[in-house]
Amino acid sequence: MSILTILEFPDERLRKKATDVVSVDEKIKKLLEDMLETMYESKGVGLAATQVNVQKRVIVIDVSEDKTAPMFLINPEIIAKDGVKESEEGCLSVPSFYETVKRAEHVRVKALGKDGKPFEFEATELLAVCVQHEIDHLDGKLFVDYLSPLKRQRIKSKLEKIHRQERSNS
Ligand code: GNR
Ligand code: NI
Repeated sequence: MSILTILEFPDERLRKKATDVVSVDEKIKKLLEDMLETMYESKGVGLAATQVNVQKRVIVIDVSEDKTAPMFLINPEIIAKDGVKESEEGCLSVPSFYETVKRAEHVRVKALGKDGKPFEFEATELLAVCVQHEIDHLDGKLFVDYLSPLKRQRIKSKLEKIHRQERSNS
């Protein structure tokens, strides 16, 4: 297994749209394992392939307390949603910023599992937020896109400054 590098806002590669996985082969399984290891190491509850510079529709999620319930979603789709709920979101690609975002409260999701077989599930609470946040990544969208242009610009400037400092330190 390997730890992958997570792209950070405003990296333009986070804006690329991921394409459907055509066959769930060994390469995709290795990607899923590496993404899971990267997500656990970064203390995240979800990770989309876009964040590690792979433009494939692949997501890993684990919202369990003890980090023993990984979910592998390939070609995920929201097939039903209802309600609206605000919650505080963060993102491994927008480190150290947390803002309130409005999303569907309940979603029904269809995806392929690690075995390549289709399955469906209902999500509420953090899992519902996380699935919507990760599918957004696959479409090149970030939670900062839901904020006001002013808030988004402030976050962009602060992260650009941090990235400049990191480059000059290395
Ligand atoms: O670790 C994460 N926590 C989180 C908290 C609230 C809403 C969404 C998330 S997802 C985030 C990991 C991440 O950036 N996934 O893309
Ligand atoms: Ni994210």
